[in-house]
Amino acid sequence: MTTSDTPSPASTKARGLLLGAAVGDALGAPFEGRHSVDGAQLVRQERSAEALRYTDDTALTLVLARHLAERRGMVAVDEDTLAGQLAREWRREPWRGYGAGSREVFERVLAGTPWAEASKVSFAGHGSYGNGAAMRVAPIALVSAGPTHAAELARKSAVVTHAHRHGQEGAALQACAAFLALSSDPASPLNREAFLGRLGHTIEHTEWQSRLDQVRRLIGTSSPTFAASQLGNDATAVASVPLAVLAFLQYPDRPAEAIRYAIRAGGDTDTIASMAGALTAARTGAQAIPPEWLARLESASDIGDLADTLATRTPSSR
Ligand code: F2R
Ligand code: MG
Ligand code: MG
Repeated sequence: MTTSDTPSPASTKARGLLLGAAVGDALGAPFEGRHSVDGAQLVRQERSAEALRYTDDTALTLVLARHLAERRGMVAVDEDTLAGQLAREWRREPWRGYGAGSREVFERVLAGTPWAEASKVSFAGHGSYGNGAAMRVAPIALVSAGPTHAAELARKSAVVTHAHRHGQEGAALQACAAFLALSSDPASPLNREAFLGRLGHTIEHTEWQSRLDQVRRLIGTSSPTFAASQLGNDATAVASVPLAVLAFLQYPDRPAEAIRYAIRAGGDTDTIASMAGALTAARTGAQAIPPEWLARLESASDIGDLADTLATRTPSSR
C-alpha cells in the first residue's frame, strides 16, 4: 500500500493476479471433471452463500509466491528449497485434491529422494506432463524482468515436479502470458495478435506453436464447449493452458467473464479457471473481480497481503 493507503497500480495488479487465480480455482472446483457446465449450475454456485474453498492449484501458487517473496536479493527460484516447500504443503493439507503424479513426487521428496530423481519416476519414468506446474506459476510474473525471463524462471520452478518437457513448457507459456497481462495497460485495448506473437516467440516447441495457432483461430468463438473440443480441457498442460489463454483473450478486461468461460468449457475447470483468472485480473487489477466473490473466498485477506509484498519486490536479475 502507499502511505495514503490507496493501493499502488502495481499492488492492485499483483492482487488481481493472486486473487484472480484463487477465485477462479475455488469457483471452478465443484465442477472439476464434468464434461460441461450449464449456465444455471454456475449461477447457483456464484450465488451460494457458502465459503469459496480453494484447491491444490492455489495452495501451491501461494507456496511459490511465498518462496519468491522470501528470496529478495537472491536467485529468484531455488529448486531444492522449492521442492521441499511444495512437498511440505501437500503433507500439511493433502485433502486439497492433488494430482497422482505430484503426490508421488512429494512422497519421495519427503522421504529424502532428491527432486531431480523423484520427478522422473512418475508415469513409468517419463515424468509428468500434467498442468500442475502451470497452475501454480503465475506469481513468477511478479518478479520477472521480461517475458523470456518469466519463461526461464517458470521452467526452473516446474522441473522440480514435472520432469516431462510439456509440463515445463506449459508453465513457461502461462508465466509468459501472466507477465504480458500484468504489464499490459488496461486503459488501452489489448493487442491480441501481438500478445500471441510474443507467446509464440517464447515457446518454440511445434506442439505448442500449433496450439497457439488454434487459439488465434478460435478468438471470437462464443461456445466454450466448442473451444474445449478443439483445444482440450484436461489435466495435461498442453490440453489446458491454451484454453486458459483463449478465455483471457476472449475477455481480457472482464475477469468474471473469463472465469465463467473457462468453467463452462468443462474438464479441468478449477485449473483452467484459475489460470484464466490470474491472467485477466493481472491486467485489470483486483477491483474488477466481483467483490461478492472475494468476500466468500477463503484467506482472501492473507492472499492480498502476500500480493502487496510481492508487488514491492524489484524484478530479479536471475
Ligand atoms: N487431481 C486433481 N483432481 C482430481 C481429484 C480432485 C478431487 N476432487 C479430490 O478432491 O480428490 N486436480 C489437480 O490435479 C491437476 C494437476 O495435476 P498435476 O499436479 O500435474 O498431477 P499429475 O498427476 O502429474 O498430472 C495430471 C494428469 O496428467 C496426465 N499425465 C501427466 N503426465 C503424464 C504422462 N507422462 N503420461 C500419461 N499421462 C500423464 C495424467 O492423467 C495425470 O493424472 C489439476 O487439475 C489440479 O486441480
Ligand atoms: Mg485443483
Ligand atoms: Mg484441476
